[in-house]
Amino acid sequence: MRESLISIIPVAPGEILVVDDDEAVRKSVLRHMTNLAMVTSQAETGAHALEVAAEKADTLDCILLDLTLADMDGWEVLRRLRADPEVAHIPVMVVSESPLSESDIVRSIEAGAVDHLHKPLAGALVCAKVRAISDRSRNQRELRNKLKFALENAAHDALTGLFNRRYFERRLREEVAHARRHKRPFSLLLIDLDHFKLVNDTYGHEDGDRVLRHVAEIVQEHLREDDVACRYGGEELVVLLRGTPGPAARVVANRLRAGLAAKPLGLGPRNEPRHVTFSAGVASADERNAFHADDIVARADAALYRAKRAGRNRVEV
Ligand code: GH3
Ligand code: MG
Ligand code: MG
Ligand code: MG
Repeated sequence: MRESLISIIPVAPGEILVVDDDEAVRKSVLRHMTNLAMVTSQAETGAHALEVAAEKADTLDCILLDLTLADMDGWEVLRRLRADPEVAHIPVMVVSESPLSESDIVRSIEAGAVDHLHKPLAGALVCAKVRAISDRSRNQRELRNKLKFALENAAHDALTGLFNRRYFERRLREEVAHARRHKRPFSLLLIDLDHFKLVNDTYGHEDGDRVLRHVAEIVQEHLREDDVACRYGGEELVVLLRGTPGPAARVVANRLRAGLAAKPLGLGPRNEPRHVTFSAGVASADERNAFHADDIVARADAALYRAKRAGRNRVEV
């Protein structure tokens, strides 16, 4: 599913920017690019080139940069492009009036140009170079898009491996809609570790993280496949229980609590076995209660607060 979603992310067609103060040169490049089916933008000055590059940073595959411009040295334009993180990834090919000397080629490489051409421009050479550069650039653009997509759609919490808060928010709305449509009950457990600050203060943050992973594992062990466990915040977890009314959800929560009580975790330099406990609030959507996502979370939160007030290590509905 995810794979196919990635493959349909559209990648814009190739686009280049030709920067030259000579209109005839811009026009001839434009003609060549039409043959390559590439979109071409034009700029006559260095200042305009920098503007277009910034505006089209996500779509440009190559910039053809004349080294002799009216307002600004082409080298200066190149320097500014490379220095701006927003546009530094766009490949630049420098174009000189005559063949570059060896030292100027070195200079262009060191300045970050990917290639060079000289006038008069030979059509076949321009096309071959632009195509090679653009293909590479397009691959990188695809990778960047995939990475962005993957990050935006990440559903898991890195520390515990449980689902993350974003996934929970989405899933909660789906579950509420499902429960309403099928007139099926549905419950939510909000779990908060007891005196967790003390664990961090006594054993350090790393052991605190180990406790979080330990609790997450035990919660997973005791749930059914249909249930969805998420890390809601720092030391708070939330569990979605499909098809489960309030009383049964309370039983589940107490089963998790007993599971945790049965497995102390060795902490500190001497691996002292320590019992970790949590408090939990249960809220349900059923005939008696509204099927509304925010309302259910608020009710679970209120029940959790009562569990803390009543002395912790307990479940309240
Ligand atoms: P209470 O029983 O009232 O819930 O007390 P508590 O100490 O658990 O509650 P409090 O909200 O005061 O403290 C929560 C602590 O959880 C504070 C914070 O340092 C810790 N914490 C939050 N996220 C993480 C994490 O990712 N790793 C670790 N090690 N600690 C975390
Ligand atoms: Mg010129
Ligand atoms: Mg808390
Ligand atoms: Mg806590």
